[in-house]
Amino acid sequence: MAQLTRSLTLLCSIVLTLNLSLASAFVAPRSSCQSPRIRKEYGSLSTTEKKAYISAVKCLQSKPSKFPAGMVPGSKSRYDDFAAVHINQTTSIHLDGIFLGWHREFVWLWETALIQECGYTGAQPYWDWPKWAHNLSSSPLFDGSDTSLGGDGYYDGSFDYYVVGVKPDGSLDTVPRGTGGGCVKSGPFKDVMINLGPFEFTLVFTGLPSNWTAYNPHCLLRDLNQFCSERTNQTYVDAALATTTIADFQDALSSATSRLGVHGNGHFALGQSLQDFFASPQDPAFFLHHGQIDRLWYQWQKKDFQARTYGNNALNGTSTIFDPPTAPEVTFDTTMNWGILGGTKSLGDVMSPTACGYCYQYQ
Ligand SMILES: *[C@@H]1O[C@H](CO)[C@@H](O)[C@H](O)[C@H]1NC(C)=O
Ligand SMILES: *[C@@H]1O[C@H](CO)[C@@H](O)[C@H](O)[C@H]1NC(C)=O
Ligand SMILES: *[C@@H]1O[C@H](CO)[C@@H](O)[C@H](O)[C@H]1NC(C)=O
Ligand SMILES: *[C@@H]1O[C@H](CO)[C@@H](O)[C@H](O)[C@H]1NC(C)=O
Ligand SMILES: *[C@@H]1O[C@H](CO)[C@@H](O)[C@H](O)[C@H]1NC(C)=O
Ligand SMILES: [Cu+2]
Repeated sequence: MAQLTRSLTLLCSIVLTLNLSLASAFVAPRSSCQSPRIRKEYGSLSTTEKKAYISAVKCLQSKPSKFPAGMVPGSKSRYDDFAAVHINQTTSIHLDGIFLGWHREFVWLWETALIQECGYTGAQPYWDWPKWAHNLSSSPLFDGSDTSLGGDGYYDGSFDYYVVGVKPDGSLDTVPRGTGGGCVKSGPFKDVMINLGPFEFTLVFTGLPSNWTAYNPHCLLRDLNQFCSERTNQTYVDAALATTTIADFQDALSSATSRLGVHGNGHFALGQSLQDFFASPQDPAFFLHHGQIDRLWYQWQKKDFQARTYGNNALNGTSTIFDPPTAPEVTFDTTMNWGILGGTKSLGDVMSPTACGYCYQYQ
């Protein structure tokens, strides 16, 4: 048995494959994580650390895309590459059973690119929503200062609300608009142009047009939205963490029945660019938002680690948006890919922040 365990830890996916056939007698992959990357809350970073993160993001915006020439004309930079891969897979990686795992690797690949391609020496910071839920514009993330990720947009009065779904009676479900709506008016990302999209949510049903890869430079939009921000406060975070099944946890994060969930409301709290279901990684806040999602997933897992990470309460859903009844349920063997950003991994490979090549913790 000792020999078996040793050989299994070399290949994470094999560990989990064999374990499944052993049912309850699971041996978790042994961690070789000695000095984890420590991911911190953005407000707790020093001015120097905040500026280092911002410069690393700008560095990725200045590095050329790695797509083969002509494949994604709208992806001009390494920064854009992340959005392009996300757009391409949007209807596989959301509101289903691979959402958490796919985005865990996505954030890890981003953090790794900052470190390896841009000399960043920190770890991925996260946006702890409840800290600023009552007043987003006063947060160190979005106050518009030169250590923020940019503030609100210029006021655009041409609309009143956002449609977030359809109610059972057929009428539109809406949320009020925020205080900006136009191009980001201050901070380090003030003049940033984003190159892909925008995309309407309804493309989820019709599919992306063939020209989704087109170059369409437009400004980064923000519309700081207190209504949605409030729905990411401690009450909602506690409710998500108090769920006892992975299905309920996933629903508390994102489902339509929880009125966007804390995940969806975080996207809507910032405005149009982060709201774009397909192209949201073009707002630099995306990776801090998903750092927080990943942190909550890990906090939830730790309440019953074995069952919620490698056991029977770890996975629920399919690899298709809205989990249609015809789609197969995910297992630890379900594979995912990150296009040109990374390789292929199975869900079993991405279950723990300290196994299978991952090595990070949240402070
Ligand atoms: C989009 O996904 C398909 C299917 O996985 C893949 O073949 C294609 O290369 C991807 N395109 C981009 C631009 O990533
Ligand atoms: C939010 O904070 C800012 C700056 O501290 C302040 O000017 C503003 O009035 C606050 N807004 C609310 C709704 O409390
Ligand atoms: C893609 O094509 C549609 C028409 O089919 C057009 O309305 C849209 O502007 C095009 N998008 C880009 C980015 O070129
Ligand atoms: C969170 O917001 C809800 C309203 O959406 C409110 O009822 C609740 O008291 C708030 N919780 C905290 C901790 O502020
Ligand atoms: C996933 O969760 C739903 C809702 O709780 C449940 O009905 C379903 O049986 C679960 N699927 C699996 C494979 O456990
Ligand atoms: Cu996403």
